[in-house]
Amino acid sequence: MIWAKEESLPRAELEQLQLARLKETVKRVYDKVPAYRIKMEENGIKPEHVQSLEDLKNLPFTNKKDLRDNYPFGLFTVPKSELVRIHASSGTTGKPTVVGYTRKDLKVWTELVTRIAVLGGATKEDVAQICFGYGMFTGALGLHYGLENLGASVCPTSSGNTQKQIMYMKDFETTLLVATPSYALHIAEVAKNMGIDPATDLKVKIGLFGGEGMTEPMREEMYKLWGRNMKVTQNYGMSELMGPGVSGECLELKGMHINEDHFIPEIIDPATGEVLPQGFKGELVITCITKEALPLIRYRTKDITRLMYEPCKCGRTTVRMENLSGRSDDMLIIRGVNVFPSQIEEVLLKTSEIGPHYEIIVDRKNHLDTMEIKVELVDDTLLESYARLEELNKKIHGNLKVVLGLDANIKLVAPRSLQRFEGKAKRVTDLRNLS
Ligand code: DLL
Repeated sequence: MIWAKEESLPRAELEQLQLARLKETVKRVYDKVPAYRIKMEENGIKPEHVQSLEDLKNLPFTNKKDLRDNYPFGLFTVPKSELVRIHASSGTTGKPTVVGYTRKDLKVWTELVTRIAVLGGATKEDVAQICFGYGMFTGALGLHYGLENLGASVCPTSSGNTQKQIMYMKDFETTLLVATPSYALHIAEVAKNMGIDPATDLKVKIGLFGGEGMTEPMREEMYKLWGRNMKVTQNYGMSELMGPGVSGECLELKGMHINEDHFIPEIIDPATGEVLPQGFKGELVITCITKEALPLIRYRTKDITRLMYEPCKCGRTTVRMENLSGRSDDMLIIRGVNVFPSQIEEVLLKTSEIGPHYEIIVDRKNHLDTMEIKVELVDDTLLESYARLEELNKKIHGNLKVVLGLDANIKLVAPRSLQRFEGKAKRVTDLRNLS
């Protein structure tokens, strides 16, 4: 099923719609937000200069700093009295970025999340358990409203209290799980410890995962834990843009369909800001073309991906974004080599003797960058054989060297000894800037 006809418009028709909405949005921010007007004037741009989608590239970028500089409501195009919801993304440093929604924005958000749920195989028959933390994070309420709109029975269990989550899952016969991939792994592990096999003793058949990346080996791990016939998809979004609802995978699992009638994507070279030709990998930049309260123009997401315009077998015509390689600000530079944590995860998870939990610790010793990777064994028995541990250590070291071109110090640790996460995982600690 395709939820909205806009998901399968012929491209010419879609682009016509995008252009009309883009023009309206640019005029709106120019007229209503001094910070936008000043930036556009500095670049010699007026709303009437936007006459085609090609002209988008002449508009100035917006980035997180603009939101912070105008904290909390300075980039909003409506008075506070028009807002019906406020969320914030909690950055680790500095002020959070604040986002707001008018009543119309909430309606659109709900519809777009319903599209994402349908992409992942959800129907009104589902009992959906939302295991994202409720609060200022957009994930929980976003999925909540979208799934309710579809007609599913939504259980707002939030994150944490994992044993109780599993009790509800069993008693309510939950069929659909919303969580970060890390938390979904943790839930399955706790269930096993309770003597419940998620694949056979629970009824969860759909996993709508998001809020952080899920590599292909991690998806494979989900099938192993939750059962081969689980529909495992991921979806992408960002508070500043709306929250979840920007894009999601269909069951073909060939990238995430962007809701292009509401968001125009571009891929740029993060270093120069140049728009890259179709098919190139770079930083995703998104322009919101239907938001009322906070329509961001050319927002630099820092997320690294590629856009795929080839038709998808599912029948939707919207462009797909490849599963993210990571964020440009997550990229580690180790002895001059660019390393994304997702590359490390891909290698680790292909090794059957170790589980999906790992920690990367980067440091500098004697002016040289070092990288230690702690990985958990799946099975205690290996701990009894020094020779087998050595052999495994060498294997992982060698595989990482092939992919990264770097020597990493591998530390094999006992099963269940690394930290678990109920929301987004934090797997990298970079100690270099602390000393
Ligand atoms: O994570 C919105 C969301 C919630 C999307 C739930 C999907 C499901 P923020 O907290 O603002 O918003 O974090 C946004 O999370 O820039 C990405 O770096 C990362 N991210 C979100 N979804 C994915 C994904 C929500 N599927 C930041 N794959 C984004 C990889 C993701 N990274």
